[in-house]
Parts: sequence; structure tokens; C-alpha cells
Amino acid sequence: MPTSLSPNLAPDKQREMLRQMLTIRRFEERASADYNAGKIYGVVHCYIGEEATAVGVCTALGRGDRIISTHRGHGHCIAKGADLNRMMAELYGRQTGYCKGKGGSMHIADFGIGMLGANGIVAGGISIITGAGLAAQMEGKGGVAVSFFGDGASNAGPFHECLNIAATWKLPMLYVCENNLHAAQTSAAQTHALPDVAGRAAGYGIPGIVVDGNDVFAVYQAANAAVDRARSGGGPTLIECKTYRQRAHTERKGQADPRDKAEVDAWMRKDPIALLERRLREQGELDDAGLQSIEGDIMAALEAAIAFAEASPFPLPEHATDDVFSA
Ligand SMILES: Cc1ncc(C[n+]2csc(CCOP(=O)(O)OP(=O)(O)O)c2C)c(N)n1
Repeated sequence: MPTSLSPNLAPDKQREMLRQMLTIRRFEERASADYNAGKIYGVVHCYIGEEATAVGVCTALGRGDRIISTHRGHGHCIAKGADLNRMMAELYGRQTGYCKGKGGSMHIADFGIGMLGANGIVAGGISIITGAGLAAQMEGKGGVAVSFFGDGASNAGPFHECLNIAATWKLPMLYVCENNLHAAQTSAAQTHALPDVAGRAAGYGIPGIVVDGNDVFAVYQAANAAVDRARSGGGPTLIECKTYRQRAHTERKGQADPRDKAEVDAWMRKDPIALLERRLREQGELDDAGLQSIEGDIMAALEAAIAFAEASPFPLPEHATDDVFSA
């Protein structure tokens, strides 16, 4: 598994990666607390522990590039530049949220920034974003499309169908598998014939790369190379990020979490934010004051988002069927 040493990124950009990863974490810590306090409805799946994957990949993208997410989507939204106020308002079920308060955590989208949506259907996003890859190819402006999905989704039909057609048509795509070793309560070891999802790329004649998904620089470097390849007509790449969710499958208190405690503890020691912080300090690009300043800015933005959400009205019953596209 390639490790990263010195990314070709300015110190400001590296600190920005830390800021984004910390924003995802603080946002979700608050979302989890508010969910369990009964202020947030529906289901909340946290991305805590996997932040390096979304931030590493999205740092290699431009605003016009498109991504699609999963049921665990807050990290992808934030890394692509979504507005915290509208995200929090959506979680709080308010009219000012991204889906006017009617979608919740699993349906946040912002087409203006190329975020085509979280998706509650496991593997459902893979086909949507492959269509966006075809659109990018037809537009001819050098855009790329990125599919984020889990190890569980990699066992579903859309993964195979879409990789086949994307490889055949050389679509400008990245397929990013966030292999956190578990699909809800089921271990990947019980459901995958081979440990590396990336190995399946050979069946479609495209590169398949395994990276340390907790090393944001390694993810960035792999994504950057794949983006270059996609933009220059080389076709799709499958990148498997080995990572881990630090929380249970959802934030609902009392749910079963059958994962092995030793495994959880080992991955807690590989925390992606602690790793980046340590490296920035070693490079002389971060000190205590710098970190406090980043944390202070994030907490201020988060408090503003909570205040915005709490001050916003709930949707009205007469708007229940507005924006519903169904026959
Ligand atoms: C089509 C479909 N089948 C089953 C589910 C129930 N479900 C929700 S999340 C999940 C596990 C997904 O695992 P993975 O793709 O590895 O993502 P992770 O939760 O690990 O991020 C399942 C089975 C669903 N939402 N959609």
C-alpha cells in the first residue's frame, strides 16, 4: 500500500485539509449529540474516522467536477464545499435546509457545487454518477465524476455494471471504495471472496489501487493521478481506501455493534486527523496556536449553523407533496 511523504501542496492547502477534516468531525459530533437529544429526526450515519478519504479525493477536484455520496454523506458534502447552515437545517428538518427539511441526513445534495447527493439506497449512487461521467465526456470540458461507495456496495450489481460500461466507454471517472471492513453488522471478511476490492478492476481492464484511506496525502496523491488520467481521456480508475468508521453503523444509542473490540481499538490509534496533525507539526506548519485558531473558527461556524437551524421554521403540512417527483 503506497504511503505518502511530501504532497505537492502548499502549506496553506495542507492546513485547509486539516480544517475540512476537523469540520466534518465536529459537525458530526454535534449532529450525533443533537440526534440523541431528539432534535434531529430520521437516521444519522457518521463518517467519523473516514474523513481523510473525502477530503483527500475532493482536494484533487475542481468545483465543476461532480461527486455522489452514500447514506454516510456529511463528509463528502463538506469536502465538496456544502454550506453548513443549510446542512444543519436539513438535519433539523427545517424549511431552510437543502431539501426544505423533508430529506434529512441521507438526501443532502447541492448541484451548484457538483454534489449530486447522498443516497439511502446502497450502491444506488454508482449508476447516477456514471451517468454524470457520460455527461462530462459529452460536454467535453474536461470534467470528471467521482463515485464514493462502501465495501458493501461493491458487492451489489450496479458496481459491476457501471465499472464495465465506464471502462468500455473510457468515462472520466473515479470509483472510490471506502472499505471500512463492515457493511452495517456484516464483516467484509464474510462477504468478499478476496480482501481487496481494488483487485476487481482487472476484470474491467482499468487500474485498481489500494491506498491507506486514513492518510489524507496518500488519498490525495492517488486521486490526483486518477483525475489526470480521467481528464486526459484515459478512462476510469478504481481506488480502494482502507479505512474504518470509529462509530457504530448509525448513531442510535443501544444498537448492536458486533465489531471486535481489538479491531476497533487498533483503528482508533490510526485516527486520520491525529495523523495529519502530527505530520503538519513535524513539518513546522502547525503549532498549538494555529490549531486553536482552526478549532475556534470551526466551532463558531458550527454554533452559527445550529442557531440558523433552530431559528428556521419547520415545513408546513400543506407543502408535504411539493417537490415530489413521482407518478
Ligand atoms: C439497496 C439497499 N439494501 C440494503 C440497505 C440497508 N443498508 C443500509 S446501510 C447498509 C450497509 C452498507 O455498507 P457499505 O456499503 O459498506 O457502507 P458503510 O455503511 O460501511 O459506509 C445496508 C445494508 C439499503 N439502504 N439499501
